[in-house]
Amino acid sequence: MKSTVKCLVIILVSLAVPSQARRRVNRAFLKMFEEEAAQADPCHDDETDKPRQCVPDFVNAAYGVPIEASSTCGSPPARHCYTPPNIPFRKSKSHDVCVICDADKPTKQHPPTYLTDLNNPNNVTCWNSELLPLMKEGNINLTLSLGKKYELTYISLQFCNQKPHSLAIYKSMDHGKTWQPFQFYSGQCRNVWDRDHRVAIGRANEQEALCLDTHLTQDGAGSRIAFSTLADRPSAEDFENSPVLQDWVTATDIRVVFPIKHLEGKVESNSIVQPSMDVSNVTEGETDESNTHRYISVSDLAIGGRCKCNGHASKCSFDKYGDLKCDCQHNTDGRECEKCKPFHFDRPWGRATTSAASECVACSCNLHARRCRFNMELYRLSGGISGGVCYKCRHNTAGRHCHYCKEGYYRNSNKPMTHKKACRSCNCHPVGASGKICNQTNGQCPCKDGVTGLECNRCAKGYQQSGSPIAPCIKVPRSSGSFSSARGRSSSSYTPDRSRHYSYQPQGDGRAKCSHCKKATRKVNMRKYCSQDYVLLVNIGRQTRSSGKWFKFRAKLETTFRRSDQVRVIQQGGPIELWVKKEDFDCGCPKIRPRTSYLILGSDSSKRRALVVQRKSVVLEWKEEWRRRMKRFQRRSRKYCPEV
Ligand SMILES: [Ca+2]
Repeated sequence: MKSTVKCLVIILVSLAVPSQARRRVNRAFLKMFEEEAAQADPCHDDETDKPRQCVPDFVNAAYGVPIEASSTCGSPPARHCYTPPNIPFRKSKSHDVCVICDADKPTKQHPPTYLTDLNNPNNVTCWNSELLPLMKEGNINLTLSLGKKYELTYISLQFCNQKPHSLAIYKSMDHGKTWQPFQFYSGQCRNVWDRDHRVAIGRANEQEALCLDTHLTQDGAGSRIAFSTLADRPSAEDFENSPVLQDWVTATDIRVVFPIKHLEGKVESNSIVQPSMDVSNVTEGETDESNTHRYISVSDLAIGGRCKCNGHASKCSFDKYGDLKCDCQHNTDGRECEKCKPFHFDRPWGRATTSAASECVACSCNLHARRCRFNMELYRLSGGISGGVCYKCRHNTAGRHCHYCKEGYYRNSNKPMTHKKACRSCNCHPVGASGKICNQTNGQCPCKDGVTGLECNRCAKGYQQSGSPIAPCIKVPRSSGSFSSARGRSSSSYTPDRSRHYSYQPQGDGRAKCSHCKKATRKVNMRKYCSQDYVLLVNIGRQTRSSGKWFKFRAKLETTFRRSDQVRVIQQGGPIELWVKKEDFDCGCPKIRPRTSYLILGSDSSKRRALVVQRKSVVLEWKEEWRRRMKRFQRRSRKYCPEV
């Protein structure tokens, strides 16, 4: 309330200063504010580096706002008389001042804009209603829309002639859809408004409108009626913690109602309102001299308050649609910062107080979700710390905070949880694994008996491939002199016929043994093309037999791009084989699958009928769209790398 008083003082002081000087003062004043704004954000405490409560400036929210008046004089022109204010009670008409109200003449009109223009005491401008016949029923209304919710401290009306005997102030919180009483004035509350005079306001009825007669009894108030929204309401002292009063002072629209029948009157009796003529005989546009005083005239309607932002904004401004809106801070959103902005639902929205800013907090979703919601139960369980639940976790994550990998994926220990590749696919072998879901932490797939490897893609030590999809690895018979167990190898790969997904991945202890593998070449260029003895397209058939250090596959020459001596021998006919060193095959360098065609860039070996894959050989699974490029290489090779 202290700030209200200060603001009123500022308004009064500014009114007393001539306009030229006032503009100077205003500029200096604004500059001061600008500097202050540049220094500190009112919504943030730089010392503690924490958000803090902030509110927009206290203003006259009615200033310059258009008002709708249900009655305005001047059409047709009429003579209006009033008693100058230094004579408190009208005694003789000889002292009266009379003017003509004419809506068509700018110097003689009294439009509703005069209610909210600059209230300059040296140039008072008044809105006047039409002259009101004595017996006329109904009300004169003044309606003003603030455009958004404000929290109001006072509403004041400055009259140019006598104050009316009765009036009411209503407010709307929904832009004029519904109205509720804010304050009544009358010398006869019961007769006029059907309300008790000066009801006691307790904590149980703090939103009840009062009916007062102070405007008639208090001479000191002059020609002004001022309604203080919080006066006589017990929770006003603790306004910050009183949602009831916060609601009570909130309004989007204000309406002032003057009942024509009760324009005049005395506290004790109604005697002043005595019909002195037969109103029915007065024709339209014609007024009797005794009626020239019967009109309402107001020079200023002021509404003191702040743009309502619930403590989360220090100013309001117009948005791109031309609507007034709070400039919300503290991760809040809405015209009144009445909600948390999207993705900031980790704790419930709250109005900021002097002790707590109640800022909205972003949900913690490890960068895997764009949306979240608030869950009160989880919030309570966390002890009032976190209640956000992430929606639609991406990148194969799951959980309230997208903090673990979803089924079928496991945690990639090389990447932080916030990384897009934090979760890897289990990739469980369709034959070797008994399910698709691996251990979410270490990625171990559930392997069938005798199968090993993270993805269950190898036979365990002492087991060999069976060819059966049900039991892909079976115990090696003791009598068998099989290559794997006999030579003490830890495992052998299997390539079940049914599986088209088979791909060998070195696992566990295999990784160290595969350090010799170079990164697989994916591109073939002219230099590589020339550097090898032959370039062939070879179709691989079934695995024949394995002996010593070799894996052997049947092979068929499909296309010869670059011919070598050995290739010339091969082309003379007869079956050929492709040989891959076991240690390379085990490591997947190269990956070889039966019934697949490969582009092989290699060098001649001493074996006549076998293409031997060496470490520097290039083996690429064939793609038909490469054929044109290979033909081009073949043409150019005659110039760049003559055949050997
Ligand atoms: Ca005025």
